[in-house]
Amino acid sequence: MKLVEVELRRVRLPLVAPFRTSFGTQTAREALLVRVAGADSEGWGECVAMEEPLYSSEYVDGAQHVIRHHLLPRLFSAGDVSAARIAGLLAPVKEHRMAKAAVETAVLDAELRASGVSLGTHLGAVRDAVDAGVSVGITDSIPALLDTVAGYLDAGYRRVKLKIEPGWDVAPVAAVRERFGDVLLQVDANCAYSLADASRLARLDDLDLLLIEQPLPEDDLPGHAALARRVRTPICLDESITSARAAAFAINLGACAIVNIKPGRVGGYLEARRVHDVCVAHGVPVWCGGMLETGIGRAANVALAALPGFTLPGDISASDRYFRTDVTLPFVLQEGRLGVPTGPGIGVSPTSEALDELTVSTERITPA
Ligand code: NPG
Repeated sequence: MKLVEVELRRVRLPLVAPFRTSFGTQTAREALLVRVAGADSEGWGECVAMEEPLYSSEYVDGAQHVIRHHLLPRLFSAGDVSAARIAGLLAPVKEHRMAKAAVETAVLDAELRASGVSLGTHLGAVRDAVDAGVSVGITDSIPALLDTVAGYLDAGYRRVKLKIEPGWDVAPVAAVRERFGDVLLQVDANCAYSLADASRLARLDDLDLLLIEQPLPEDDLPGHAALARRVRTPICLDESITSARAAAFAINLGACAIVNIKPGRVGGYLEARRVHDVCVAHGVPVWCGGMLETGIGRAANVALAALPGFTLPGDISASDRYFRTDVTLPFVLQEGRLGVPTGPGIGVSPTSEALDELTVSTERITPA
């Protein structure tokens, strides 16, 4: 398609409850939605960068700047762009994978809408619904954590992930295991430990967890490999896996036995599928991570999570776990699962009422 106009729309969605991780507490999701328009098609993508560069170096103001000043000019001057060409066209710009992913997704959505093909079908989905997991932030007390988890299990979630950090790990996780029996349970440290904590992390081995996610800093693959030799619980990587090549490297090094795939973190859904393929080729299970997406990003994540290698439930929850009002019609749990959208492209669009209510700013960019 030839891009005629690109809209960068900032929306702000208050979270129904604060979400605390080892890198900070979120109370609202300020998301950047990208709408691309061609002569007779349009498509949407969501940039998952946070307001502050605390999860990774990207942040939403920076992403909007790089899209406007460095990514779009390259696409405008390329003439006819297809989603498959975008990574190559944008490769001269280093990193900024979340920004690139948002633009590529919007173009892919427009293309697929024009051809009447759903994203799930395009990527190779083999399921029409995916198991929903829920990520539970750090709470003020263990009783508060147990109440929170109980609410999610009552709602039907099929897997629970607990955020951990030094000082909030073995005791809360043990309390959840004891109270809720054989629930599928895993933990996520967001890089908060060092290899010196190996014996502490090994105490989680008795709690029968699916995995420990990203215990050490993202650049410490040798450390993760060493840790994997000292704990029985499988190590899963998130922040460290920035591409299919990075996944192959980490797997070959013995740094992980499971991979969390977040399309924004790896530069888009096409690279996410390559990460999936590399992991499947190595017999490594994958699951779809979440970044508090609105319905736009969620729709695409559900499609990705329907690929065959996604054998573990993802951080893909219903809209009401995050927001009172989503930008699209809400995703609703059905027996602990979310249906894969079947419409063309990502299969959902923002509603004009929600955009009116939630939009903070809109920037429209046309080729010079
Ligand atoms: O359900 O979308 C969700 C949240 C899942 O825990 C979750 N995401 O570290 O994986 C993470 C964490 C996160 C949230 C990371 C926001 C960055 C931003």
